[in-house]
Amino acid sequence: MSTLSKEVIAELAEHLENAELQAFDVKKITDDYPDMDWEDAYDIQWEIRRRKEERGTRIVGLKMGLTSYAKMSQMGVDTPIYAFLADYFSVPDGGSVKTDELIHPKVEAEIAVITNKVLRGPGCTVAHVLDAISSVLPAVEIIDSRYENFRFDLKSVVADNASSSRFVTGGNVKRIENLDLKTLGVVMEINGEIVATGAGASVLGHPAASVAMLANMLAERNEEIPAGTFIMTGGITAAVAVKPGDNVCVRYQDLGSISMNFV
Ligand code: OOG
Ligand code: MG
Repeated sequence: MSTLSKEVIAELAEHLENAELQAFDVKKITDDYPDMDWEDAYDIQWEIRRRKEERGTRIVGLKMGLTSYAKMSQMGVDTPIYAFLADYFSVPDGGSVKTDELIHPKVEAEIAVITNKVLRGPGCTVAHVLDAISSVLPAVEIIDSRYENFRFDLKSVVADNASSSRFVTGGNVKRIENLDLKTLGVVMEINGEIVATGAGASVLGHPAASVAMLANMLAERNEEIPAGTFIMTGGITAAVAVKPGDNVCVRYQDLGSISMNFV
């Protein structure tokens, strides 16, 4: 059940999208709309998606967020959320991320997958997901909450497209049957110094569980994960703040490495 009118949903979507596109921070929206519910929050996110698509932006993937205990405890929240990835979020491996387009970026190491079958909930399980993953690839997400000091509650962050901002993928694409996603290790380095380490099991016990949860959450809106979808399963470690001049390199067991410069 939504509590906000269509007009207010459209207004909040425009407000948050402007903050994203013009890189300024705003108060969390639940300060003014304390009674908004989950459906309102996702309605705002879907309205931002619609606005972008209307202008010709392509949606190139989906992501789960807050799927690891490291992330949940870092942000003080307790439920995973989903969001979309737009074409201009993508930065090539080894490329530059322009910090003047962002507010207060942080980096997260993630495991991404590409599906080759439709996944539809309710009742989507890890078994269905494992059967539908064609390839696995490393991804680094650059998140950039539009909220002041990265402080938010779950509904505010859902509306803000789960802080999505940029992502880098590359490394070595592998077939799922050649990998153990649970024990797959990652090492994140900034300027050559190790800042975080982790393994795939941090993500809901197994990154495939994150994809199953995504299918089941989408089903609540009568949506599915189409075949051929690129999905980032969520940060393995806590997110680390970056500044201009930083070089980030994430090394993945079996999947190679990804790097980028913040300029
Ligand atoms: C929300 C987005 C979280 C992840 O991978 O956990 C996320 C945030 O922490 O700002 O993308
Ligand atoms: Mg993420």
